[in-house]
Amino acid sequence: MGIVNQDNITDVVIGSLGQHGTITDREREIATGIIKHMHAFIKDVKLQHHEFLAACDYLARAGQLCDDNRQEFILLADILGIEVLVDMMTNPVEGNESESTVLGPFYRENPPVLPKGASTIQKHFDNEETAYFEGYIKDESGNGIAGVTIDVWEDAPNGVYENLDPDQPEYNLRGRFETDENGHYAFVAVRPVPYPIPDDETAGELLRFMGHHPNRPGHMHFIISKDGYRPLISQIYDADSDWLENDSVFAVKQSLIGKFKTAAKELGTDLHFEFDFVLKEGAAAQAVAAE
Ligand code: MBD
Ligand code: FE
Repeated sequence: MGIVNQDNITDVVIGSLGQHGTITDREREIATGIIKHMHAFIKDVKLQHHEFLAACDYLARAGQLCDDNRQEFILLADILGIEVLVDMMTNPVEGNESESTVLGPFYRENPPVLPKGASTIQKHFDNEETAYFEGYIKDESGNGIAGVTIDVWEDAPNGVYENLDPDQPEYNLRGRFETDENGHYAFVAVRPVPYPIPDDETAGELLRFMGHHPNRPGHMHFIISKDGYRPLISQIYDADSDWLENDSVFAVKQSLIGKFKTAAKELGTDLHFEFDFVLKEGAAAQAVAAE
C-alpha cells in the first residue's frame, strides 16, 4: 500500500489485489483491467465529482428498473455496443458456422413448446404480415442435425415485445421448436417490424446523452441449441427493413440478413422466410472456460 498521489494511484490499487484474500488469475486479470482502464478514462476526461455522483445516481436508478420483465443493464450495454463486442469475443467466427449476435434484454425462459410448423401468434393485429419461417440446422459438413431446440421471439406488429405490453397474451410471438430427422425447422409467426427500444427512463437518458435514435431494424431472435454443439444466440434481419445500417444497438451482421418473399398459396401465410444455420461442434463457452 502507501500514500497515494495522481501518479501512483493506479499502481497502488492494482498492487493491492489479492493482498487480503486469494483471487483467481482470471479475477486478477479482470480487476487489473477495470482499474487500469477506469483510471485512465477518469484522467482522460478529467471526470468531475458532480459527474461522478450523477453517474452513481444513474446506475442506482437503472438497477431499480430491473425486474423479471426488464433488464436495464443489458439494454444500456447494448446501446454502448458492449454486448455485441462481448459476443464477438465469446464467439469468434472461425469456420462456416453461423454468426451470432446479441441476446438483448427480452428473452424469456421456457417459451411454449410447439410442434413443427405451428404458429406463435396468439393475438392478431390489423397491420400484421404473417410469415412461414423455415430452414435447416446443419453441422459444419452440411448434414442436417435432428432434435435441435430452437427458441424464437420477436416484437409484435405494434412494435412491442409481449412482456412489456399488458394487452398481449403471455408468451405471444414466442415459441420453442425442434428440428425433424432431417434437421428441418418450420414455424409461423409475423414479419418482425422495426421498433424503438424502450427509451423512457435510463436507456432514454443514455440515448439522448449520445445524441442517438432508439430504432432497431425488424429482427427475429433465435437461440439454437443441442448437446455436443456450441449454442447459437442470433437474430435474423429483414433485408427490406429500415435501420439495418444504423441499428441503435449495433447488432446487425451482413450474414444474418435475409429476404421475406411472397408465400406460395399452400403455405397459408402472407410471406415466406427461408434461413439455414450452421452449428459448430463443441460445448457452451462457460463449460469450455471451466475446463
Ligand atoms: C431489442 O429488441 C434487442 O433485440 C436488443 C439486442 C436490444 C434492445 C432491444
Ligand atoms: Fe429484439
